[in-house]
Amino acid sequence: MAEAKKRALITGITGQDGGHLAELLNEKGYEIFGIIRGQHNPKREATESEFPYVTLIEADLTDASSLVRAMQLAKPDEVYNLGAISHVGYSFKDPMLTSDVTGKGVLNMLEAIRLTDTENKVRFYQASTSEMYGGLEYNRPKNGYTEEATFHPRSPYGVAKLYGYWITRNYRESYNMFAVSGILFNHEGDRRGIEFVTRKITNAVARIKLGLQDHVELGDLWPKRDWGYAGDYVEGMWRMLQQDVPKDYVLATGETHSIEEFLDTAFKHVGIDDWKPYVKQNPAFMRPAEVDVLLGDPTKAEKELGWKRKVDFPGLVKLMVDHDLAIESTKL
Ligand code: G4F
Repeated sequence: MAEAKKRALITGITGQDGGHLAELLNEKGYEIFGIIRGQHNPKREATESEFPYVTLIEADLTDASSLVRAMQLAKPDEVYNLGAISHVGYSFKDPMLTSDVTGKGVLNMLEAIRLTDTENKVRFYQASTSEMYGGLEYNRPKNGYTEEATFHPRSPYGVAKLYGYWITRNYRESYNMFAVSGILFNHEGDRRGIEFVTRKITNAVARIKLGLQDHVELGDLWPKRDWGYAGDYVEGMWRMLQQDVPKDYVLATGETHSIEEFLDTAFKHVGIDDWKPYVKQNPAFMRPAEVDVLLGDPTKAEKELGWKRKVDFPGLVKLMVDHDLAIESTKL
């Protein structure tokens, strides 16, 4: 008799990582369920047409009873909690909602699993983040943040994610659940939302090159990020849930670059050597507290999971600019 397909439930199916993960799990032969929120979710149609193999279930991370229902319908072997208010800048404007969704939503999902999974078999992945470290000089290890580094979140988003990290760890320690955190550094790509700085830049570079726009307005340009490709990172998430022992892992490239370097690489890729005439600074895009420098040390994931990022920084920028050139050139 053929082995039953593994079943996965993904929250945040309409987001960047949800899309990459659905593709990966589909290739691996999983039966996939995705949680979608709201009566008229504007992303539903696009999600249904791009991922016809995903069964969508209406539920909300702020509503624990809806998550119990989702667990009963999906009967998953693995749950990937990728859903969140994920924009750091926005979290300052709506800190309560961020705390409810990004923080307490994790507890709601864990409780839904605990209440329905009577055999304690379900494996849970929590999308934790490098934003929990805060990037300040005093707690920044020279070779990058490891799983043991000190946390110092700098936004309502970072604080909510830290709660998610600790409650996941607490459920692992209290109930012996297979519940782990991937502490992921920034990961980008062609599915990235335009509200994040990398995609905002690559989209603007494409439009400037094609004569559709004459400048882009940005906030601070000096912060540094450890930027990888999202497609590489979902492979790491999956590997974390295939281990014998549940542990937390950092996924990162081990390199850090400023926004200025990102601008330089992106503009040069379309043949513009000096980006400065095309960039204006606008305080509206600056944050009340900034995360200065993020650099991750992925040694543990490389050794124990056999994971390593494939796409490097220039490769990532090129991939994103080329994708935006292809889309924007259809608007000429
Ligand atoms: O692209 P960002 O908005 O990403 P940020 O804040 O680093 O957060 C991302 O990575 C985290 C992992 O470290 C995730 F947890 C989180 O969900 C998200 O995916 O901003 C990057 C940097 C910041 O320093 C920001 O202040 O770019 C700076 N920036 C400058 N101008 C801007 C802009 N950011 C945005 N979004 N828009 C600007 O115009």
